[in-house]
Amino acid sequence: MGENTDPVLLKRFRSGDVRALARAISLIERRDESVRELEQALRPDAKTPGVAGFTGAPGTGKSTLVDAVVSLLRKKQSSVAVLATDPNSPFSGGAILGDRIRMQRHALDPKVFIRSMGARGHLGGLSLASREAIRLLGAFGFDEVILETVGVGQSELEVAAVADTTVVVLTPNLGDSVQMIKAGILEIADIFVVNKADLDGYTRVMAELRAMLSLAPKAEWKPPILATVASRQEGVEQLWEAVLAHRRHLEKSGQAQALSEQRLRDETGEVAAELARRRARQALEDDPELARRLLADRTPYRTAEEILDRKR
Ligand SMILES: Nc1nc2c(ncn2[C@@H]2O[C@H](COP(=O)(O)OP(=O)(O)O)[C@@H](O)[C@H]2O)c(=O)[nH]1
Ligand SMILES: [Mg+2]
Repeated sequence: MGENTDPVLLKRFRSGDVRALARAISLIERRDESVRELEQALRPDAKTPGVAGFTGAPGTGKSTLVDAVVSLLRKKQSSVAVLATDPNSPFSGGAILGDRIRMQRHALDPKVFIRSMGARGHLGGLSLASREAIRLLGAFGFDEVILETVGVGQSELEVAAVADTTVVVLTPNLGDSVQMIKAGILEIADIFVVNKADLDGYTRVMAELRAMLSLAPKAEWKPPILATVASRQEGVEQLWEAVLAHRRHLEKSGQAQALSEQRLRDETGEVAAELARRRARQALEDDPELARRLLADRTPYRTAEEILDRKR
């Protein structure tokens, strides 16, 4: 293990110590080199959890909805990990306060793991970090992983790049639908949820969505539009049924396999880029002559090749 790694981390991880899991995820957030060893040690027997991502504007009720889904999954005896991801925040090292309070009733349940994750300034960003985390969660034994975006901006796309099924959460509040088009969310949604269906106007939002989807090009999977009242746990079973239906669709159509292969390829490319970047930085630091030549000749391309060609 790398110098920052607790030498017994792997052992504790394997024995099911949840603190070891939390520590391992912190290492991922920091992109610590020791993650590689952890990954190699875990891979052979690691299972793949189902991954559902929840995205939507702040305040639409994602955390409340995720909390209700967690309760449902626990009734079904599934273990579940929730990763709240915020691409704009630095390392977070724990659940975000509000979400921790909201999901408190699961706090003592060992089959529920709730954790937030940031990855500001990291190459590959949050998608890379959360994929690695999902592998660890699978190896730890979790059946389901739920991603919730906390940030705004790129976070929707980050979630879609990682989740098997992307759930876009809207509310009857004015403005949601406009924002949705702007963010290009139509393309990434596998399921639409109009939450807060106890408020006026939800039928209008659903009709708007339906109209919009009817203009979309024909696809094998037609995203369903569901209504929920997350605060009263209404519509949550139907929502989870839709997630499972989408999962079956991915399996049957062969997309699940194709997607997982493509993502591993992409991920490898991203990790390779990061490792190469580190090597280049280190080489220029360690080799003043190389750095001098680079500055004199102004040949970053050739210098990079030279560095990568070097024996290590
Ligand atoms: N009226 C109503 N309020 C809800 C519903 N679901 C969540 N809320 C409230 O909406 C607010 C934001 O919820 P939260 O889950 O934190 O949203 P997030 O920012 O998307 O995670 C909270 O005050 C919730 O209690 C719902 O179905 N109906
Ligand atoms: Mg939230």
